[in-house]
Amino acid sequence: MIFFLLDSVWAADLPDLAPVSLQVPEVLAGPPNLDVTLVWGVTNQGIGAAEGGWSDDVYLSTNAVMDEAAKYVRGWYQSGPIPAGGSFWRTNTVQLPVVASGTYYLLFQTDISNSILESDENNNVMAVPFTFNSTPPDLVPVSLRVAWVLTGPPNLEVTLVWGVTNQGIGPAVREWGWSDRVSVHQRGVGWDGEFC
Ligand SMILES: [Ca+2]
Ligand SMILES: [Ca+2]
Repeated sequence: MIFFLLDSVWAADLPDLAPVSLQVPEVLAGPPNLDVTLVWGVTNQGIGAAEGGWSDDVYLSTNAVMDEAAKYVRGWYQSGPIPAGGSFWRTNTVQLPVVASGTYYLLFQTDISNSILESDENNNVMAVPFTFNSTPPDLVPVSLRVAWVLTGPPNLEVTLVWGVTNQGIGPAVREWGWSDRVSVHQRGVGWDGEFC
């Protein structure tokens, strides 16, 4: 019976997913945490179809090995079937968690949770190096205008005019923008109530 079961497993036509390409620009220049468009391809080089669903994930690391130092970037659910000899290609834009200039690796792993039983589970990672040249912004307020004397009831409304310049070497880019804050406190008195 045991031999029969083993025979059944070995006789199964297992798929073998393997990444065949991961396209990343060799040199990326931009602000920290920039967006980049990736293209990858995965083939099924096994003799059975890849059925069901699995997750294909992208990680970032300073070395070419998928280990605990690799930082998760994003994952995508992928559904089959991918027939034997078949392949699929995907294009996606991700935000890379890079800040400092340097050489990094993008690591792509198909079926990262091992949802698919494959004839070879050790060929699912592809690592591609790239160089990141950081061009950070540097925001600085240059002006804040308000009347010297305000006369009115408590909690009155005033009009403020302010200006901010970016004196960095790259654009200030963030999908949802950022916050600028105006605070008020009594002249000559610090936040903690002490004179300053
Ligand atoms: Ca594989
Ligand atoms: Ca697998």
